[in-house]
Amino acid sequence: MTRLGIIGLPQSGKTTLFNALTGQNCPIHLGGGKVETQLAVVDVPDERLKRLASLFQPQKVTPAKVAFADNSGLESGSAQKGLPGAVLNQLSSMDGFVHVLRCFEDERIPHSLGSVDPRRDWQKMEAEFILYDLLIVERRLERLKDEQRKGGGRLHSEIEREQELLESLRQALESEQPLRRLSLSDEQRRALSSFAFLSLKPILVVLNLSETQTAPQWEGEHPAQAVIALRGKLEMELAQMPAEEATTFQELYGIAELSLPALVRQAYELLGVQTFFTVGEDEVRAWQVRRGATAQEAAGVIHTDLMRGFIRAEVIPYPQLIEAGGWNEARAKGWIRLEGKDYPLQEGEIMHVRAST
Ligand SMILES: Nc1nc2c(ncn2[C@@H]2O[C@H](COP(=O)(O)OP(=O)(O)O)[C@@H](O)[C@H]2O)c(=O)[nH]1
Ligand SMILES: [Mg+2]
Repeated sequence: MTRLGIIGLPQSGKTTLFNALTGQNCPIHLGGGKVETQLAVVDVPDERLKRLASLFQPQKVTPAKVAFADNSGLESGSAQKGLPGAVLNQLSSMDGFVHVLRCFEDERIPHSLGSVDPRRDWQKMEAEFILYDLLIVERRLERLKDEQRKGGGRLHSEIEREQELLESLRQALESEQPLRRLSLSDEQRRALSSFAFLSLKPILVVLNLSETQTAPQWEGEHPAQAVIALRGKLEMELAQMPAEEATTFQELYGIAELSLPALVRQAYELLGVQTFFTVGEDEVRAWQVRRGATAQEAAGVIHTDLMRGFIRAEVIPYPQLIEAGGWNEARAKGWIRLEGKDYPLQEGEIMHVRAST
C-alpha cells in the first residue's frame, strides 16, 4: 500500500489536512512532544469502480487504498533548530510526501518563524532533507573508501561505479539540489533504493489557504513534484459534517469537489502508480501497480500464486467493458484480448488472469 507522509512546519495545518482527508477527528493539539505516527488508510475514490460495481453487482466492492501518516514528531523540533534525526529517520519509510505550507493568516495562531511566508517554509524543509541526505551520502562514501582499501569483497569496478554515483549525488546536494531533480536511470534508482533518501522521494506541495484566499503563484513543476491549493480548515469541517449538510456548504463556498480525489490522483501520478481492476460476481476490485508493470507483475499484486502460475491474461480497457455492458458481451464482440506475461498493463484496464495453480 502506498504511504504518504504529511510534513510541514508546526501549525501549518498538517493535522487539519489529515482530518480533512480521512474524515477523522484527530486532536489538533498533540502535546508532550512524543514522536508518534497517526496512520489513516483511505479508500482511493474512483468513479470507474462504482460503474463496474453497478455493472457486475458483486457481493463485495474493494477500492484501492492509500495511507496518510501524520507524524507528531514534526511538532517537537522547534522550527528554528530543525527536526530531530529520529523523526527524519521515521520519514524515510514513506513512499512520498505531502508538504503542507501555511498560506492562511490568523493572528490567533502564531507562525513559528514569525511571519507567513510559504516559500521560505518550503525551502526550510527542503534544506533539512538535503542535509540529512548529504550526511548519508558522506557516511557511505567513507565506507566505500574503506572497502576499496581493504579489498576482498566486491569488484573494484563495482565499488567505483557506486562511488561515482554517490559523488554525483553529493555534488547536487552540496549545491542545494534535492535528489528528486536528478535524472537517474532505473538501474541507478535501484542501486539507491536502500538508502531511502528523503529528498529523492516525490513530493506534493499543498498550499493551505484560508476561506477567502486565492492561491499564490507557485512554480517548480517537475515530474517528481506537484502543487495543489486547498482550504484545509474548511475541508476538515466539511469532511466531518453529515453528507447533506456538507453538500450545502460546498455549494456555498463554491467547492466543486473535496481535495481527496485530486490529491490521490496527483500522488499516483508522482509515485508512478496506476490502477487496474478485477471483476466478477463475488468481487469487483481496484488494485495498484507500478506504472509500466507487466501483466505478470500485476498478477503478483493479486496473489503470488497467480504470478508463479501465470499463463495468459484476459485484458480489456475500462471504456470498452462499459460499452459492451458485461464480460460475456465484450467477449462476444471480440474485445477481450489475450496477453502474455510481458504485456505492459495500461491504466484502467480490467484483467483476468489465467494461471495454473
Ligand atoms: N484560519 C485557518 N486556520 C487553519 C487552517 N488550517 C489550519 N488552521 C489552524 O491552524 C492551527 C494549526 O493547525 P494544525 O492542523 O494543528 O497544524 P499542524 O501543527 O501542522 O498539525 C489550528 O488551530 C488550525 O485550526 C486554515 O486553512 N485556515
Ligand atoms: Mg499536528
